[in-house]
Amino acid sequence: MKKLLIFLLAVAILSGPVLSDSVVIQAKTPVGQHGRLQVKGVNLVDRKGKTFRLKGFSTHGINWFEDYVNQDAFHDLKKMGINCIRLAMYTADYNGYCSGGDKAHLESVIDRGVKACKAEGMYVIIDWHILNDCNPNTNLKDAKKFFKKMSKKYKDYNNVLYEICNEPNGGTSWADIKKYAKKIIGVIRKNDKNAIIIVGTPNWSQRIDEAANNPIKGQKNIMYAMHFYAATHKTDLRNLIPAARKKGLPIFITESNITEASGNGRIDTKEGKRWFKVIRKYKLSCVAWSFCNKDETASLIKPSVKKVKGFKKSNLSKTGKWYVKMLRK
Ligand code: IDC
Repeated sequence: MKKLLIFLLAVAILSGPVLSDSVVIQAKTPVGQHGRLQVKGVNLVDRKGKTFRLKGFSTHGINWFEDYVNQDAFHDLKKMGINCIRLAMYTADYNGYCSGGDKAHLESVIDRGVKACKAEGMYVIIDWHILNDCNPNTNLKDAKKFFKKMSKKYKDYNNVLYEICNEPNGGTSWADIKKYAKKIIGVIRKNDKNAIIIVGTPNWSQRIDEAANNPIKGQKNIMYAMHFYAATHKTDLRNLIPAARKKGLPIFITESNITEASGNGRIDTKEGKRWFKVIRKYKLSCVAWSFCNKDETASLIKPSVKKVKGFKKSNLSKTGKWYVKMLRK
């Protein structure tokens, strides 16, 4: 008995520093340092109430590029200053969640991504990536089921954010989006009272002015998406930001690049710098599209780089390098 006690004491003493090391490592991660995020006024703030910027890379559609969803890769990005991963799941496109894709498999990729982010102490956005389905109400039933499942599964996670409709388009009105958003927010809030929920805005998540004129009332921790592609979108779009903030709208740039809106073509770093001036001025969170090596200029990895982990800065494309540099500051 005495021997056993001595043995246990020795184990406790020896494992002491190891335990505290891992606590220290965890505390140094973005989530370890900043904890659960909240919305205060127009700003995203950390657990201490201090304005906090998420600096993210979005996956391309996990329907195509699921191999990039792995902890090693996210760790590489974290070392480059990225603190947030957006998991983009197309709803209506090739292998889309609502267009013949394998739902259970897509959910397992999301689970892998969420758990990888949790292990790395990074934030993660679960993105219901509507695009060709234009109006989020088109697949309302699936959306409700999906968010019910997700919010139940991740209710005890402090690093998960929900983006409930990537880019409403095709003339979908703010009234329509709001109707959808209220339903989905209700579904999520049944399981998770606090997670940040980001709502897309009309015209490919550009018309934050319409949301600002008629925001969702009686809910906390709601933000509104604005997307830009700097070679296409310029001053007119940017000017909507201060105006919407004046009206009290919390804005989150959940998707962006310095290419044309097609995700390809010209790169405009000059215009990109103008966007970043505003991003820094208002301490906005910003996510870059997209973490893959597809042969288009928006891809953040060079097309010639075939690996899906073990990334170094030299593996980043021109846009990838630019974003890592700009997001750091
Ligand atoms: C683009 C991808 C491209 C893919 C296409 C599918 O970059 O490889 O073939 O989608 O429709 C968005 C969308 C995002 C687009 C991106 C670039 O949210 O899905 O990705 N973009 O066009 N909004 C503005 C630009």
